[in-house]
Amino acid sequence: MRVLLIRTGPSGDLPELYSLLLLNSSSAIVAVGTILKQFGVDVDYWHIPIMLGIPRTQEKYNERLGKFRMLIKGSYYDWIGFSCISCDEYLNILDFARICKEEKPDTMTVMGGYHATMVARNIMRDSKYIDVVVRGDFEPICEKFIKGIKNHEQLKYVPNLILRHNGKIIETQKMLIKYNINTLPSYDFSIVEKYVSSLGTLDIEGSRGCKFKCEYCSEAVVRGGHFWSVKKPEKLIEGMKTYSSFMDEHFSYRRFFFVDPLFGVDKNWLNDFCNRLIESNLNLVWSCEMRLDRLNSDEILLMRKAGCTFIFHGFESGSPRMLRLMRKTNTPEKYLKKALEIVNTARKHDLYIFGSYMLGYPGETMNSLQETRDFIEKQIDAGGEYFYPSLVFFMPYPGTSTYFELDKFSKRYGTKVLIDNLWKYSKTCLHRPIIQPSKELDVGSLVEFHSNLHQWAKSRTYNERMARTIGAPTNIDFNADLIELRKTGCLPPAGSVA
Ligand code: B12
Ligand code: SF4
Repeated sequence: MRVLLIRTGPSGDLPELYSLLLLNSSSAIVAVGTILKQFGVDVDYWHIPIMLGIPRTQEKYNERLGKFRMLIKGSYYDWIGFSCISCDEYLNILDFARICKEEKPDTMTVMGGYHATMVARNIMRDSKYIDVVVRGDFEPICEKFIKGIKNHEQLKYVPNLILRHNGKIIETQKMLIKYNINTLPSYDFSIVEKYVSSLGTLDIEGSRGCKFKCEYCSEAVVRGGHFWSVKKPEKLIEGMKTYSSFMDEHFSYRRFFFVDPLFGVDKNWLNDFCNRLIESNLNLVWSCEMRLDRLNSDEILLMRKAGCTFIFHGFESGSPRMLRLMRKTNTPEKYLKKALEIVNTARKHDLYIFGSYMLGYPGETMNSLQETRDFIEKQIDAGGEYFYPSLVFFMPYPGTSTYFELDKFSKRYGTKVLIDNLWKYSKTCLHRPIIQPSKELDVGSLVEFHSNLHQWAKSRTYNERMARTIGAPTNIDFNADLIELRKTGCLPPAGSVA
């Protein structure tokens, strides 16, 4: 059996996003490809932004689709799988899936990933170019899925699918399959090998799932907040040793990014992992996403000694009221105090912190935005050139609790959904506000606030050493690119919504 896996990249035409994508190895693709190979499937992978470039105009985008059509025409695969991690990728994927179907009508098209899982029914209803959506993790159903591809009648018995069958849309049994990630095969990075000169970092997993159920997070829905499985430190380090050899063949450094939704949540595990990694003398660097408010100074130091160079934390807001509303913490004052201390500690230990902030959550007002700005200023004072705030507009991901509670917010705060399910119509839905947070805060003011704060923070903190540490290209002028993109019409003008 021959399978083609495809990453189209987000369609948002945002250089920042593309640059991230160009530099990661896409753990979902590697995980899916690895398990398929284990069952004897011949796997090919097309990383579209690297293969066909990054289109900055509609014309270039169409050119890229034309090239893709020629490639598909000359290929043969039993099925083609698309990974759809976020809302912004969806419409792009449909363009590519349409071409696959036009050129190879009998080849099955399959979609999986976070966003695909959250909106699986909509996808099957709205798009005739996708034949199957896989909901949730692929490894536990892989063997049955392969059998089902060989004999379509069997697909009905594979759990967690939505598929077309004799002209009807069928949902197979939906279940949360619990398993131990230590039983999964180690990532087979040969799948991404042909793109490796463009990759700066290898994405790996220390754990999968999350026990928390944050209101706004897709993870809490995709794996139900009931699944969390962590790799044994010794097994993880053994894997990192093998991956290091792979890196040595291609790079002059060894750099990993842990894609765990919440890395090191178990403190004993974190200590054990770091100590073993130090002892192993592997001489590598790594980074991860975690909750810094749960760490103390000794743990930060230990992580740094073990090679950690930057940590990503979703601080989300500097307003105690908003933090409560988001259910990020019950003790916001304590949380914010800790958020300042830890940034300062990280600076002392030569560790970079990326702090993400969600602007425009339901109930947000100009006052709470100002609290966030004041807090970020304090964090920049504390973290200096080691702290970078990343500012995103709040997006009610379809399927999350917040998404279903928008009516409640509307009554309470005057929250208004400006465009429902924008991901169905827009290629840039994650990078502009799609709700008016409250009756006191209009979208124009929110966008202006975001833009000013972003410019200001970037001029204060972003620096070349930081860019090199996170593996971002230093030669991209994000602002100039954004202005160019707006001129071409790829991006909405600043301040607009539709
Ligand atoms: C690591 C990560 C990243 C990395 C790497 C992403 C990448 N391109 O690989 C970086 C930092 C680059 C990133 C960026 C972004 N991310 Co991100 N990211 C994650 C994170 C933490 C883990 C994803 C992961 O790799 N998991 C490990 C793999 C093995 O698991 P998996 O992806 O679920 O794959 C399994 C199944 O889904 C399935 N599967 C997946 N694909 C396919 C394909 C086929 C054919 C099949 C059969 C099965 C299948 O099988 C896999 C193995 O079991 C998640 C989750 C989280 N809780 O925070 C967010 C998450 C996916 N990201 C999210 C977002 C919003 C973004 C950004 C848009 C952020 C931003 N505002 O700029 C960007 C854009 C990324 C993009 N579109 O490419 C959201 C998506 C929400 C949504 N519903 O749209 C998530 C869910 C976080 C959240 N807050 O809820 N991200
Ligand atoms: S936001 Fe983080 S802690 Fe909360 S459910 Fe999602 S992954 Fe878990």
